[in-house]
Amino acid sequence: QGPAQILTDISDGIGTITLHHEAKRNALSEHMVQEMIQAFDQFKQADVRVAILRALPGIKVWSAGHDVTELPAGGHDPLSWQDSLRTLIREVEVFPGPVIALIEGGVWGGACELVFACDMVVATPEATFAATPAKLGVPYNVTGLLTFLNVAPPHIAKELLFTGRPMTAARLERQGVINGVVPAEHIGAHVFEMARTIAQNAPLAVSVMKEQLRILAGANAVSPGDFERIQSLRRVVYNSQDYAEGIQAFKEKRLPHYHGE
Ligand code: KGJ
Repeated sequence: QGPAQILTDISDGIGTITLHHEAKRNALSEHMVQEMIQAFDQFKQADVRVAILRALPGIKVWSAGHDVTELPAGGHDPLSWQDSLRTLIREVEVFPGPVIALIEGGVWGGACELVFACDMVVATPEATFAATPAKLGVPYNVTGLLTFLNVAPPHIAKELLFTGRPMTAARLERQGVINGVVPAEHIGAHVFEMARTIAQNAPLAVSVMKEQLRILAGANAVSPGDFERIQSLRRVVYNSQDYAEGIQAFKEKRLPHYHGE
């Protein structure tokens, strides 16, 4: 199993998960995701009312996103239902209490979606957020795109997804995508105060509102034909030479050469 890649803490009904695998820039490996799922289970048993998802204070990279070495080389859906990132995001969405993301440093790719899937997001002024599927040639999945569309105005979601460039916390706050920007020295206290306020409220009411909001946010009528069309379009992408090139270039630490086929 190897050493733990996260730290956990529970106090006053508030559970904290701290990403702690700095050597791999907190990439969301299968190993780390399994630990996070166990932590959420432990929080449920301990009647945790609010969870906080963070990395160590002062960190430069909050998370580098999906562990690219665990993405299939080609010919398989890289973001299928059982994928570790998808499983983790569902876990956050169905956790009975709110999950607050506390962000210092850069947030990349799948970690950007994970953070946007949290119920609230507070970041330091230096934090940045990048959605990178276009950099790697990954056909993002349907619920994953919906996470972006449910928190960001369409033009902002598209700029994030099409450019793959990091966007500042200040810009995302202006757009209402994240809840606040707080200097590093105050962010911990700020987020705990937010969590304490929620933890003092009626847990059933909060929890049921969260579940209702989750169901409403996913209430998009897509016909079976349209869903199959989306899947077939995505299949063209993950079967392409470009997808294989994107993954290979990452592993070889070089820029990819894309040809659109
Ligand atoms: N997956 C696996 N390993 C990673 C990842 C990752 N996402 N990111 C970094 N690592 C590993 C590197 O391979 C190095 O391993 C180590 O972490 C330190 O990285 O060579 P090793 O030591 O064995 P590095 O690059 O030396 O660190 P920094 O110079 O500090 O740069 C940090 C960065 C976050 C800027 C850089 O590591 C980076 O650009 N990482 C990839 C970020 C990214 O594109 N993430 C998106 C992955 N894609 C997705 O999540 C999805 C779902 N998608 O659709 O695209």
